[in-house]
Amino acid sequence: MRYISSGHSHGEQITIIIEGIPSNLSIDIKKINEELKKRQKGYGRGQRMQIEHDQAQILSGVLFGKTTGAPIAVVVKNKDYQFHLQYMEPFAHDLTNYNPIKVPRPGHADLVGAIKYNFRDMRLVFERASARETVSRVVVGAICKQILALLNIETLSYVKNIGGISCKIDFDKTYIEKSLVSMPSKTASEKAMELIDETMLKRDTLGGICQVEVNNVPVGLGSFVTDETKLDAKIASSVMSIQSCKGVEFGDGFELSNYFGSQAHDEISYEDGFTRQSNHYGGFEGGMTSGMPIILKAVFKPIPTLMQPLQSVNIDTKAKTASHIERSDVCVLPAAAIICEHTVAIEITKALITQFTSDTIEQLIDAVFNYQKYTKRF
Ligand code: EPS
Repeated sequence: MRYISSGHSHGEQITIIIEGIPSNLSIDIKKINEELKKRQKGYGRGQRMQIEHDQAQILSGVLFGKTTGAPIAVVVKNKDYQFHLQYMEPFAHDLTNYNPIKVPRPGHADLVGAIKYNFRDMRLVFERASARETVSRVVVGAICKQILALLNIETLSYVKNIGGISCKIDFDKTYIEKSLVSMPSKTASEKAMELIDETMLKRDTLGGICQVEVNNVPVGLGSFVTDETKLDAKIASSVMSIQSCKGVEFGDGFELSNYFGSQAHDEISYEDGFTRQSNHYGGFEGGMTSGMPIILKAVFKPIPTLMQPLQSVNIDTKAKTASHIERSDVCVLPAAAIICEHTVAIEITKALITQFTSDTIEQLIDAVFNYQKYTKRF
């Protein structure tokens, strides 16, 4: 299974083509749109999210509500396009009022992208480097989640930390949906929103950490040698490719460096199949799923578009100058959590489809359930 997306941040639409989804899967378009809506929510997003109301439109690969096994084409229109038509239309020629962007933002793909592709306007980089692309990850992930649900595999995501504020007290997963910052703690949510307000006044931005959990994953997805077969490596690579992500860890991750071996490893026991007495490894042993919940954390840097510009250099005059100011989000962590969850769902689905017979959804379900019976008997 693979997908490709095309589209500019302020262009007409994001186009996605997904190949390799089994046939006969009933697609619930409402659920895809609910996930897209979750990606847009969150205290700390900028004005752009009040313009965009993302809706997926499936053009092909689905007939009578079910996948045919052929590539699925999906589009999500950018409502903001109407305000950028003059220069975002592919053959725009009336550029009288258009100002090319000459000053790169520190921390953004702007400068390196312009050097690499020989652009004299940073827009040619950021129109594609923009996190608008993550719409495609959520559309594909939302279809994958519909496959995972049929296999009783559940995914969950939340925000663990915003600008150093973490969920230390009143931890309650039922609060995630209520929290405007998707945190499982009322106290932390309120503090984080205060910090977002203060940060907005300072014209600055905030980063943080989000967590993804996946329950009821079969034992032995992936394999144990290379980057192409180890599933934890593939998930880490995919999550790292999300815009602004600067690090990924599984289970206790970097904390493991502080443990003795006797504290780090998850002891094995047997009750209706093999299990572990703890989950320091976050659901992976040797690159394969252990059958314990997958626990992944990802850290996101404060986004580089600041309303208070940092020092930069004009690429034409080479003069020292303040960086380009764009409309900006203060904090994208609630969106990042949803994007991470969908990215993980995509990688797990890819692993399942690769490992089991999957021309049809019925075959995949049978194969996975039979394999799970085998792993319990082992
Ligand atoms: C983004 C900057 C902002 C975000 C955008 C990603 O857009 P703009 O510069 O147009 O205000 O709102 O995110 C989305 C459009 C989205 O759908 O998530 C960036 O620089 O990456």
